[in-house]
Amino acid sequence: MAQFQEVSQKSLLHPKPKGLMLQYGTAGFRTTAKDLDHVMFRMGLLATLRSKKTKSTIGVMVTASHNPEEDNGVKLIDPMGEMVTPAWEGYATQLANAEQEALCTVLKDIIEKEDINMSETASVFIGRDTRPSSENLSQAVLDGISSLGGNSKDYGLVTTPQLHYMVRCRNTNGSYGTDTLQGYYQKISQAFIKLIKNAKNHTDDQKRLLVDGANGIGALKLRELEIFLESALQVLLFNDGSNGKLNYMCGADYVKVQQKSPKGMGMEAGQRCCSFDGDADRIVYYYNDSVGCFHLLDGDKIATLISTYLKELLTQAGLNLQIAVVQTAYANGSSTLYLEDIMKVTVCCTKTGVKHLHHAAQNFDIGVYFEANGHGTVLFSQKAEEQIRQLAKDTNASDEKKHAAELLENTINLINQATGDAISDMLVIEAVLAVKGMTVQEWDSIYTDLPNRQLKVKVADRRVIDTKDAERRTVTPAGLQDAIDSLVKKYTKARAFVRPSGTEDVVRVYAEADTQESADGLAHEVSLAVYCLAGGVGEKP
Ligand code: NG1
Ligand code: ZN
Repeated sequence: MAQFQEVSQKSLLHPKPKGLMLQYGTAGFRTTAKDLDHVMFRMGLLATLRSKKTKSTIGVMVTASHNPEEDNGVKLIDPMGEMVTPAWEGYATQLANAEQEALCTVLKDIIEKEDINMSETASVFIGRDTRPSSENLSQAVLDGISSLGGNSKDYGLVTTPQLHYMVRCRNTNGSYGTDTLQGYYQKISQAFIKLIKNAKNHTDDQKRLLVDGANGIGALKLRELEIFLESALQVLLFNDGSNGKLNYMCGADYVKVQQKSPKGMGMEAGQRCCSFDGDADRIVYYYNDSVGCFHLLDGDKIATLISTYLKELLTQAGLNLQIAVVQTAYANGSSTLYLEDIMKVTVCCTKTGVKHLHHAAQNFDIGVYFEANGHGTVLFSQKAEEQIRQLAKDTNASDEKKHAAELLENTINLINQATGDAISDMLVIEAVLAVKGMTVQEWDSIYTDLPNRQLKVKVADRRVIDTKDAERRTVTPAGLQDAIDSLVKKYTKARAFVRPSGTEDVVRVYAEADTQESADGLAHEVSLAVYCLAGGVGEKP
């Protein structure tokens, strides 16, 4: 194994804590930053192999998204900007858990299994978030890449979706865009400015948006984008990282889970606000009404707004393209009812985790996918894109049809189809509201959310919970589903499910019902059932 000599040597500089076992989960590896140096080095190795295998550029993003600042994480990005394919998640886990002596054997096994030609060149793009640990960790990734002779391009501080975008641009030879930050800002800002020209009565008041940057990378990048926006949007940025701590009492996850506004946001009644998460791939909107009551517009409301807008434009354009919305079990029951019964849109439900939603959305001409927590985007099939772009330049088409096609075309250009992107999603939402002449209150009133509650339960081993039916029902432990079923029956319009988290060592509990009190009561009772039947540890819920 002479070819791995450098790998062996360099690996000694990134030692694996003996016995430490980690798993490539819903969003890659994620744990306390001090345990990740060896994982980063090895993900540099794996990305290099993946690049040789696919003969394409691969991405490696160093981030732990909405986790506390002390954590970190890493994920691999496949050639079209999507999450790495499942078989390679398995290799990632094997590689991360190999003890030093076994590392080269594991590498060799992967190379043999995948029949990788090691004389191929390799190209890896890397990026990182603003965590204090991210810089050193990304250096470890670069070490891994170079020890296998791969080429790398370090984008430094970027949002997760920006790195996904760069990878996609590179592997589509520029047809998707230019693989630079400037290219990204130019593409989306130009599309936004063109869309906003169609706004009805667009006053300065309506252009104003309060943004909570979660004290993270999204804040930095939004500042950079602002220059390109030519005052088409007036951003008031809070939690920009200048003094607060990353994700601490702010950010999209905090707002969604706590159902309250973030710290440090100077909100006035009725003002339209949004929060990014720590790596700017999620966004939620909200406002306080005149009596100080907080209203959240989450991923479900975003999916509803965007799919309604796209459907209306398709009708105006006379294009017969199938549009679908992909959700997870966390989608509010009211959103699903509204989409299916009123909007007559196809809705499908997948397991939690963007890769599942992304995959399902690819089955439609236009697939809108959002997790309730605000992570999502829209995918346009090649057929849909071609028909829309064709109609937009068709001189024989009626003005109405052509206009609708132009709006659709600019919307396609504005959307980051590689992955959910808080900045791009924010501009899409702002454009849709402006074009439809809609206030945030009007958007909110499209349907009323069922009150809901999310809780976490600590158990000895969360793998004892196995689920089916897109995580809406449990298979094991015995008796748990029956217990949940009988608890749900006690409440009106109720629904509840539990699943093991893929990013934290907990079991997540979700409940919704006709009142907040009932949703809270049901979530609590289900938590108790999990505690008793699935080996709860620590304090009883
Ligand atoms: P887990 O920890 O598996 O529930 C969370 C989110 C996911 C997804 C991932 C990755 C919830 C309930 N779960 O996963 O939707 O975004 O993190 O960030 O919001
Ligand atoms: Zn994130």
